[in-house]
Amino acid sequence: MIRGFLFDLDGVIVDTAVFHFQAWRRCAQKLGGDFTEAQNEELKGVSRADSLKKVVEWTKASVNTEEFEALLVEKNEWYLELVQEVSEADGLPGAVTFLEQAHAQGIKIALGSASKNAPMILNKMGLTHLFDAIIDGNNVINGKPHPEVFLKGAAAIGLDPEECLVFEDSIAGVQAAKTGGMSCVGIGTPETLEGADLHFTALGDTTPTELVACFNM
Ligand code: B16
Ligand code: MG
Repeated sequence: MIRGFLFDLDGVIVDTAVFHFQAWRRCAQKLGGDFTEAQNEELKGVSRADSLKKVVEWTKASVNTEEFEALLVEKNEWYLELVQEVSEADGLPGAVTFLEQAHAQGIKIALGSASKNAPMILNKMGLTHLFDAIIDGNNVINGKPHPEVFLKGAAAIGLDPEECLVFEDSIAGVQAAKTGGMSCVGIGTPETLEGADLHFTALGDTTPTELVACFNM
């Protein structure tokens, strides 16, 4: 019985995934390399430090601990510059309406984002009041694909994992949801999000009522 929704942020509610991509590319170029949009799929949902490890590996640069820490700070500064103007208008198609409908129907709602910037982005979008709990990169030790962020999200809204439906746009996040024992809707294609129970291009392509009926059949 689904009674709660656990939302990823970047790429599900708001299109900040594109800003992470731009900031990571700038980082790769600083290291004398670059990476493709296909490789970027591997960075989605992955923590800042784990993402940088991959970027360093792809560019084959040699980076000491001090430089690694400085790059983490710099990447975040570039990202913050890019998201400065984010507002409700940057919600992905149908996302804000979907959240409002779920909230109005009494479905428990938690955020399960890898991003340490998630609370700030939700504030900028004026959506914080729709969430019963917010679990983000500041509250977890293990990043996705580890299920910690979603297990903590479920616990924070007082539900068991099997009572929760996760919404994810990253393969790491889909794996986290399934490992955690939750149902999962992939926001993307079945090719990139293998393992999700259902796929939609955006939240606007379905409704909370339709999904609850579908999973509680
Ligand atoms: P930050 P999500 C994730 O957010 C992003 O998809 C990923 O690209 C980013 O590296 C990660 O957050 C950490 O973000 O640097 O802001 O802490 O998709 O889990 O909402
Ligand atoms: Mg995401």
